[in-house]
Amino acid sequence: MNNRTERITKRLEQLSLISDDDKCLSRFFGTPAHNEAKNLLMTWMEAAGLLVFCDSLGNVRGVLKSNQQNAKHFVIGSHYDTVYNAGNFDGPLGIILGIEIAQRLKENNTELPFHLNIACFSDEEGSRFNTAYLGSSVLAGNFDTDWLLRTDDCNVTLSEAIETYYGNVEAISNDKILEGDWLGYYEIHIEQGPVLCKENLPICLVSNIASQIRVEVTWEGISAHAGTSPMYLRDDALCAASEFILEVEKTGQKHQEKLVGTVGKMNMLSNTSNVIPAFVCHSLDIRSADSDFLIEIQDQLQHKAIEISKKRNIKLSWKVMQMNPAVICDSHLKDVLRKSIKKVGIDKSIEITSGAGHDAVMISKVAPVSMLFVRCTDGISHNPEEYASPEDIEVALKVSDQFLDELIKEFN
Ligand code: HGY
Ligand code: MN
Ligand code: MN
Repeated sequence: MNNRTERITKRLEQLSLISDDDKCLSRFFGTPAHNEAKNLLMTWMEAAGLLVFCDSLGNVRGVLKSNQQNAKHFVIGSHYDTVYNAGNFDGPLGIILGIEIAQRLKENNTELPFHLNIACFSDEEGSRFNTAYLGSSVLAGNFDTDWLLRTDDCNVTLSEAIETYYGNVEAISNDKILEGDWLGYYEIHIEQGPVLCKENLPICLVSNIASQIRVEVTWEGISAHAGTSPMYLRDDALCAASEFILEVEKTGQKHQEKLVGTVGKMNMLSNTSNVIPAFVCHSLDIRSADSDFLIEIQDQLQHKAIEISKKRNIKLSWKVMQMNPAVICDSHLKDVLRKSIKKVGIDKSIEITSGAGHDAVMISKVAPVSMLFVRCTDGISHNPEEYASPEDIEVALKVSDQFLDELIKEFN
């Protein structure tokens, strides 16, 4: 293992120890651990010789400036927030590799035809406020001020969380990179799926990123005594939600070649064993590479929910929290990346769809995007068993160095 790969693996380990939970890795946006991670990333970026700042939403940003007039921005990024009980690689791998790529160019005093930005996005998962791509929305100039009023499970608003550690919400709009000033975006990320293991490949290209719709579904019934309420007289919110959730599973199985559907988060009242549940609020996450088909499925599921709510006399609320259409990665950047893979001696390069969302989704609204996937053992992710080997990380670094060298040559 060369010393750069060693430094990468050490940093992955170091970052993975910064958690708000002593039993597992959990680093949501705007928490003490998130702020501690931000500070550590800033020191690594400064050590790499970048111009470093933290923007108003906690994105840690490092820049290697170009001396050319009117130089545009090329951004390499990923995220440093995590899901609950996370793995060490989802997000941090792309950030730490990005810093490494920039450090090499800085140490070689490479003349850059573009400003090279390394962006550590502060919130991609949306675990706390259910706002995926919050950090990258700032750079893309797509931050929606309506999100400021969103509250977390402890009723803290997003704007309060921002003001606690990062900055004032008025400054957010100043932190974007103007649409015309982007040259492109590159993200290295673990595949989080089984294809690279099956193909026995260390890395591959990403062709496109699936469309994703997130809905907050609420069922309101009447709380009553579990012992005295006859079954036929109940307005049980949890039974209504359960019937719907099984419908989600059935729909996903019926269209499983092109659809996935998940209910991953649920809050309920009164959550007491001898009280009939009066209130259930759960997430709905549906995805497909076909955006139009996904909208149809969303409508179908909403109608099913309305049907169930009427049949069971339960009040339903259906709130679409986020809808992101499928993203096609830029064909030219893909060609340069494919050439780079070949140049470092990997003959077979495939390209696959990403079922997972990434910051590239948000950045694709203002710039051409490219992604490199790195094999992760058994495709496991969003799980402490998540793992990418130093050997595969070293290949990803080599390909990425070559990719930047090709881009510098092209734009010089
Ligand atoms: O949910 C996702 O696809 C990603 O992990 N944010
Ligand atoms: Mn991720
Ligand atoms: Mn993730």
